[in-house]
Amino acid sequence: MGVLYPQNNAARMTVDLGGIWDFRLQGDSGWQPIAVPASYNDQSPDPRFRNFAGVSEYRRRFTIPSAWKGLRWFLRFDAVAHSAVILLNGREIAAHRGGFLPFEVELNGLMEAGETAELTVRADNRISHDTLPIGTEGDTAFFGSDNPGIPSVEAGKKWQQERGINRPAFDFFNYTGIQRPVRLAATPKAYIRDVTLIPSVSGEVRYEVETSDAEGEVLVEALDADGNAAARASGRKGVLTIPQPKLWEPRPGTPYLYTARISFGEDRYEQPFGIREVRVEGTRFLINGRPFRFHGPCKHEDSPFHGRGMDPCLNVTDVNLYRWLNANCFRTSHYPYAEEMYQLCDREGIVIVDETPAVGMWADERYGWNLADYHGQVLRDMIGRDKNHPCVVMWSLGNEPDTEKYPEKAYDYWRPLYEAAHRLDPQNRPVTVVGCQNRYDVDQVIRSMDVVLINRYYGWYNLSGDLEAARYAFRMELDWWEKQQKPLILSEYGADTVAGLHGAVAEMFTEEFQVAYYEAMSECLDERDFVIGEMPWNFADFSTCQGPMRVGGNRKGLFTRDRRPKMAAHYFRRRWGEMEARE
Ligand code: GCB
Repeated sequence: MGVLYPQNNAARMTVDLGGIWDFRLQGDSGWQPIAVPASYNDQSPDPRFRNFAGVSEYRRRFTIPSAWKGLRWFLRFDAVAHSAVILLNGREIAAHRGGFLPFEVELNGLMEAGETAELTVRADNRISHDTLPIGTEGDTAFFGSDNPGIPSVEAGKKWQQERGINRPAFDFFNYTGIQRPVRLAATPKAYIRDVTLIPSVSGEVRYEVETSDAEGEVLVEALDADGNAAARASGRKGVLTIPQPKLWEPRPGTPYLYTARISFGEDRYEQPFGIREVRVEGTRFLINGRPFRFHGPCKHEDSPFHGRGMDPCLNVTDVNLYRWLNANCFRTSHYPYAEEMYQLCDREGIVIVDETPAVGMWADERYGWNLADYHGQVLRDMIGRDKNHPCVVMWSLGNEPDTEKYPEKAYDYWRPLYEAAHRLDPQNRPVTVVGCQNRYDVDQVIRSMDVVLINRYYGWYNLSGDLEAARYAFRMELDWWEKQQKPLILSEYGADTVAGLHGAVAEMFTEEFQVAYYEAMSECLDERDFVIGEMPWNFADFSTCQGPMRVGGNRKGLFTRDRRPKMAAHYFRRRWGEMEARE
């Protein structure tokens, strides 16, 4: 079951609770102002805001409008990282685990129309072997600078552990708090709970509507982009037949969107959808029957001040920069993004590989075996939320798990998730999990996916700086993959680059090296027909935890963190422009 995106229409209303809330870190007595939605971490020079591990408290008052008498009211949290407890007038009314997907809290029975109440949100940012993403609970730093066996270093690590240091097993800053919108919303008492649309290029759109009550008629109307009725049907389950359908194509100017307008009693819901089909055939990835080649950098939700906070201006800017780059896709590395970004990509024709927050599952042998149920639940919720977006063309079960140490055990972990994704997705999109640079000849998981996605750092973390050797080694690996007869995407590859650092000789960290590195990798990719995509790491520089390998964050961006292009951005703009001109 999905959690429908809140809407304002003739039947539904929302009140945005964004703005300045009261905030405190647990243990503090005084309250201070904090902006919502946004990560709290960069909103104060107090070092604890960056380093705090534990529960933080947000507080504000809100009123149910008197005019909402007789309606159903609820709070809708788009995401609170990494888990949340919700209190109304000091009394706990709900709890939610996981920081990247929405949840709702019903208020009827707890408040009256016209009543004002105090809302408290307790957000817990601690990460561990029981959370997604994973924290290492102090035993390994992300880029291990802790030499094992040295007594004083071991003692230092124990000292940290005892103090509950939050150590991510992933390479992005552990931004947290109320990072996406919070809304008060109202629907009629009998309401539309969920909508599922399964379009086909013939124009037949199968649909299913879930309602709160078994009684009452459901009407569905498909509207074209001008708002004219293109098809009608009735019943909770049925087919809309759209004559001469216009397809959603992943190209600028052509991502045609229809809207399914659903009526049930007093309630209305308008669900945008695109008519497109996705299929893997041999070593090709087909969108509407035509081979699609993925080219676009992976992203993060990351920017100055906001951290991982939802920022519509940033989203529009980023999508326009994707257009400028002649890019046609991104992967939501390494967690599901804010829904507004998918809406934008539906509209702009940018393709998304949608990823769960299962990242860091390489930390040690304890990794994730006990997480399977929760991981399955997150996968179900992500698919439930994103199933209708035409821009989503593939599911990623996670990023860079260790699949080589215990290859059979890893297969037994990932196989049921792979099958669940196929079962849960009404559109049955291809499924993958992103592979780490590892013993690809030993791993059993990556090769078993519909599309092989591999992250490779030949010439950077491996064979550092030697692009001749990098080419040689990468070609050897590609020879191996060619025999697997699956479509392959290079889903990460990159070089840290300090914007403005130049060298007549292209050495690591210079802008010249970043370009030379990408040229070398492009050369290898262009030789292979089974390679159906390239996703450089990363679109923009981004914040990470501190470490000896990170100078003010990860610098592998094609753009700086404030979105200024490095030379490599110009390189890809040319390369992908030529590629698109050929298609
Ligand atoms: C990876 C990870 C990504 C890192 C990147 C890097 O393999 O998937 O999260 O940021 O490498 O730059 O090290």
